[in-house]
Amino acid sequence: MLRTMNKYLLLPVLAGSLILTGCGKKDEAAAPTASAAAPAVASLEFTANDSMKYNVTRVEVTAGQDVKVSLTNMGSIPKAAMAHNWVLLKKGVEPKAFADAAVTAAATEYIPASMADQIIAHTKLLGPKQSDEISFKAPTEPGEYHFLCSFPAHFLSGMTGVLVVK
Ligand SMILES: [Cu+2]
Repeated sequence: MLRTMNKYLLLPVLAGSLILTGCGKKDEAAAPTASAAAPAVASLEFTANDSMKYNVTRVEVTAGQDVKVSLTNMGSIPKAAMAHNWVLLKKGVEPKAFADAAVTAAATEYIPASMADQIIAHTKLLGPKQSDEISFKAPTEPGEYHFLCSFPAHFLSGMTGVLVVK
């Protein structure tokens, strides 16, 4: 009986000290980062489907910002016939030129080696129900940057868009 009572008496004390410890730690950790002025991460979620369309074709980020891009292929057609990626090109690179070069780059999942230096970031090539997530720094130069799916014919079907750096 005494044991049981002790347990009940101890519980609120333990809970109280846990909460206090938690708060203390949080304050200590928050203080230095609050003044570091690191911009929040821009999280961009893209989906693609069997109609060869992205859900979003225009997105905005801040110059130099950390960007996280996720791409999910919602379709069901097998990968060999219908796969998607998300390729962000450097400023001034023509997406049509990239798409044309990509047609013969099946061995490298339609990322042509000859144009590797024209890419800022890209996801993997995704079959049905697959997804991928990438992180990169937004360009520091404001302007419009094209992105596209480089699977054959998808750019021509409208699988492209613009990332605006402000
Ligand atoms: Cu595609």
